[in-house]
Amino acid sequence: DFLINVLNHEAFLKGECDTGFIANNPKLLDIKPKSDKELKVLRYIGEKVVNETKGVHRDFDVPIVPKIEKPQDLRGTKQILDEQGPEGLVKWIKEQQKLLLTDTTMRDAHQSLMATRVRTRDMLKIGKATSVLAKDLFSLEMWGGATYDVAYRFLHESPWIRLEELRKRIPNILFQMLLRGSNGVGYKNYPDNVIREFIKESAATGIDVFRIFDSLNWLKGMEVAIDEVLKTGKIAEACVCYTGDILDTTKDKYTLQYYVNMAKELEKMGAHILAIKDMSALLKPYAARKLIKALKEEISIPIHLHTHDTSGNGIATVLMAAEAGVDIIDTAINSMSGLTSQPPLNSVVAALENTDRHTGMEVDDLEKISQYWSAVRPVYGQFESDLKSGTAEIYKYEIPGGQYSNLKPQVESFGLGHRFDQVKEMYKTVNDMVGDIVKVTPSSKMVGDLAIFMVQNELTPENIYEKAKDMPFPDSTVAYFKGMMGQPAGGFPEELQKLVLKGEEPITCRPGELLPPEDFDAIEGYLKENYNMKPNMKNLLSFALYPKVYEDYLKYISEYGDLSRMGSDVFFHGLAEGETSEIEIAEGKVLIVKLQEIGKLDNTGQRSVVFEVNGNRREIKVFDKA
Ligand code: 3PY
Ligand code: ZN
Repeated sequence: DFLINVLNHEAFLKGECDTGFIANNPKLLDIKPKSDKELKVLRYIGEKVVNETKGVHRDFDVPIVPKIEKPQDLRGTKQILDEQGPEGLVKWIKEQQKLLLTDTTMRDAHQSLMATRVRTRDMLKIGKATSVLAKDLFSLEMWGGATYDVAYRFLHESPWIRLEELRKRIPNILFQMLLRGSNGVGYKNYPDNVIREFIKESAATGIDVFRIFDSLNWLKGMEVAIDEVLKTGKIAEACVCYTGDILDTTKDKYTLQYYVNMAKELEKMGAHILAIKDMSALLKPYAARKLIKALKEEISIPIHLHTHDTSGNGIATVLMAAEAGVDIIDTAINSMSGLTSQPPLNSVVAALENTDRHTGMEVDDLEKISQYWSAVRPVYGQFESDLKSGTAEIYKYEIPGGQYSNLKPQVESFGLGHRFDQVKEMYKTVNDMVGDIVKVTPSSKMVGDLAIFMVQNELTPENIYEKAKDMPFPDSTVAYFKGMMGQPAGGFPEELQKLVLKGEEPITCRPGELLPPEDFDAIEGYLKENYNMKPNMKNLLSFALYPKVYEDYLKYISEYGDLSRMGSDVFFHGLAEGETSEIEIAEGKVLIVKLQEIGKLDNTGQRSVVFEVNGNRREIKVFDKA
């Protein structure tokens, strides 16, 4: 700091003193950040501005957290489950005349709208307000699906901490997660002991409702997960994934009877709640009415409808289902709803006011939450798709919400951006080729991967048998035909299966029966040795589920520190030259950081980035990767 004073001295600036000493000792100007934590933050911002944002200015409104008074006795569905167990909760659901609502804002909404990028910090800020203003929700879907790996992979934060911290702030509303059956929160089959340990740990950390599905509607693929959830005393919500159109009587695969039969099987397996998982928004309003009506006559457990608004028909589907007696509906806070996300929560609440299914929630309260998210959303603008309006083409392509907004960037990454329409057509063609299957993670990814592969290699359903004889197919296609995603209704098309497997034998049992149990002791030893940590079960599970992603995360935080307290504006956009921001680096410890200047490229390929941190000049060097 002494040096700064010298450099800023009037005599020095006017060149009236002898600066030879400084000129001859350039090291004096190499001002190192004070602490390791500070250095890591500056390195992160330096990297961001040199190699990504180039110091371009972006202005964001500060999201306003509504001021609320916490009532003395804040009770909700969580207390019903904790005090009366799953049976008590199910009984309570059945006694309700009101339509119960789940808010998916913290899971499916951002998974479908903005590639799952919403950070824990932005959720925690609105946590307490949500617990009060939305206290009458049935549940908050806030975990599972893609949130687990994206947290580590792109946000460099722990999904477990998200769960723990949200639980602290929201003690009264049930927490719900999406579990991909034997694929857990991943894209492949895991050994049974991984699925069981994962469920135990999630339940102990705060998950109350496990929504379990199998990507081919294969009951066996859900057995282990349902069994383990039942043991934990939490809620097993088992899914039928909806595809096709039950109103179309020319189709005979996914009929009303197909869904009714599956629902009855799930009830027999012990599911507390049946979920209809309409991941691709294919359940048209009148089909919803027909389906719910039939199910209500055939099963006695409550029914929870999950749909998306991709076509713009979402609210109509929700209201028809409500008329037919559905118990619970998934929606998202208005400013995070619509299009590939869920239908709008606030609007559904308003629509049902003064009817016999009114929700008991207050639109004015929900609007406050909506305003918060509407200010958060622009920070994530770069992850949004360019879909501007509802589209009826979804009925033809049957692409799930999350995949629909992700497919274009994926196709572009293969250099096929100009052939996107062709890929969508091929998605439909591939679905027919592989036997008209249920498409949801990971089976939907398989169809997408194969569609891209076909377009890339100029393959057609006719020429593929000749042209692809010696071609290795994408991993997901091989896994599917080997039976590693389970068994599709109606079986595999044999000729195509032979072409893909090239002599390998497919399996017909549950993949988990063949996979050796995960060796958690070995993982413990490995993490201890390589990362100097005392791993707990959460760490072991993260490694078991995603070894590479988890290791990359550990390396990343050792280089850049824990960035979870950094505001999302800085996390995603860095700083502009001349901009100042308060950056929290530990509980209560705030740095005031100003980006002074991004220097010129030097002859080592680096740029110096100059900051002012709490009034002191700091300088770091960053390699320019351009
Ligand atoms: C997921 O598996 O993440 C999904 O959201 C499927 O719809
Ligand atoms: Zn969904």
